[in-house]
Amino acid sequence: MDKWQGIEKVVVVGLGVTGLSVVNYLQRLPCDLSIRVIDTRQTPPGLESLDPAIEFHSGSWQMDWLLEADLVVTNPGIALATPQIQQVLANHIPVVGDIELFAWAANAPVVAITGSNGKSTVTDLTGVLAKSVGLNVGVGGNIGVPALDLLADDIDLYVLELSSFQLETTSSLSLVAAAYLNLSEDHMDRYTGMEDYAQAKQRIFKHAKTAIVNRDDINTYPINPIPTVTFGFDEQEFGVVWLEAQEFLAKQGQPLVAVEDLRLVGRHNLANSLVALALLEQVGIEPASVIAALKTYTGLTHRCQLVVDNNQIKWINDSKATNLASTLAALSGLQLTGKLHLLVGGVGKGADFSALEPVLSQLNVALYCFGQDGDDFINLHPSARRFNTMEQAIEAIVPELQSGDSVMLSPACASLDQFKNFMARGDEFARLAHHYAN
Ligand code: UMA
Ligand code: ADP
Repeated sequence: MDKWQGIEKVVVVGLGVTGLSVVNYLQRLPCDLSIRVIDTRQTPPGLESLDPAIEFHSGSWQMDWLLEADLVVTNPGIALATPQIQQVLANHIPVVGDIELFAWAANAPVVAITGSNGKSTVTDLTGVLAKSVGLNVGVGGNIGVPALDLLADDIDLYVLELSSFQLETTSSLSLVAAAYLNLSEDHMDRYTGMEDYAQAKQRIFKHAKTAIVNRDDINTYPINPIPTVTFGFDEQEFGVVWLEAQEFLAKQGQPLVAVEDLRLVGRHNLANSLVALALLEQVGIEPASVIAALKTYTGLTHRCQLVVDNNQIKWINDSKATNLASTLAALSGLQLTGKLHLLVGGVGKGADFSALEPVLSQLNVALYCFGQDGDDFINLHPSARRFNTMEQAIEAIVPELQSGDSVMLSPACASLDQFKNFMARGDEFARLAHHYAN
């Protein structure tokens, strides 16, 4: 509780699920706090669940509230660089995020995962595997369940997915192990450049005992060295090994499980599995003890998920591919028989998509571009056609489909121009797939 000494007035900036979890948590604390909430949106999500007794301001910044505060708690959607937040900091008022408040309170071991892609898969898988050996595990963070909602006395292990947005406002999170999966361009609408984005991600290592890093991506190594365990696609540490023409996940060259016995699809999911095993080892769970559970794990929805397979035509929902690297990963893991009808577009977040061009040129593909930044893809393949919506693109695909073809939504973009979130976009794709496939 000593972190709260001298703090009386707290302003929560940004509602949403994070803001609500912060307010609920602050109300549970034994100290007597004055709590105010600001959201620059007129009617922010979560408003209907906010205690009416809490002072609330919406539609703009309320600087006098902010400048009277002893502590400001921001939603991850609010960048620290926002001028109003900079003004708060210039007045020596501390600004933290929900993960920092979690760090002040958690009293069980915590492992955390960051990176540009694969975070949710690794977080979920780590949680599933830890539960399979009987632990009571709290799984949350950027994956959707706010970290503060996980706090409970009987938790054995917390597994947190942390975005760069959340790490910006986190300073004292002690981790038994921190995994940094990969770094590729994303969120260039929020950061001044890759350096700025990478710096936010490096913060995961600040109070970590061990770093789990990617041998194929130097950016994932801690800048200030701490003990490190690596993963990758060779025989070192957590890696792969070939024995009698069969590939295995392995530790120090010793096979753990045959790749063909896994139900996860794609090479990137081999890396994700290795990370989960490496994280669990740091909390005392031997890889061999979770292999049975790993073999049955099928992955999260909206990630390279086969939603319909009808008349030899596969419909694959990869709506969670919200940046270029995730779409490239999806394309590299595909086993195509016929033509791939690929749906791309949405909010491009200022990314450069030209790296798709050589990959697409090697595939039997037809490209369908939709949404706000669909034009960004139009020159990447001769087949590219422009549509306003995903539904209009699918209407154009259906008459062309032949046995053996695949239709994949792997849009390399955020969804917020036309959908509530990537889940809604994926659900709409699945609905259309069922509609047209039957
Ligand atoms: N916003 C305003 N004014 C405000 C407050 C927020 O305009 O005063 C805007 C932000 O610019 C942002 C959006 O509102 O675009 C975010 O607010 P929200 O209410 O949707 O946020 P939450 O519901 O609290 O969700 C957040 C995370 N969202 C973001 O970081 C944008 C969720 O991650 C996370 O699951 C949740 O907390 C629980 O931890 C989502 C996400 O897209 C899935 N994350 C990014 C990503 O994965 O790429 C980082
Ligand atoms: P995140 O939470 O970081 O967005 P997810 O596990 O939700 O990661 O996966 C997002 C997308 O990234 C999926 O579409 C998937 O195909 C792709 N992906 C998953 N793991 C990796 C990885 N290790 N490297 C590259 N791409 C990946």
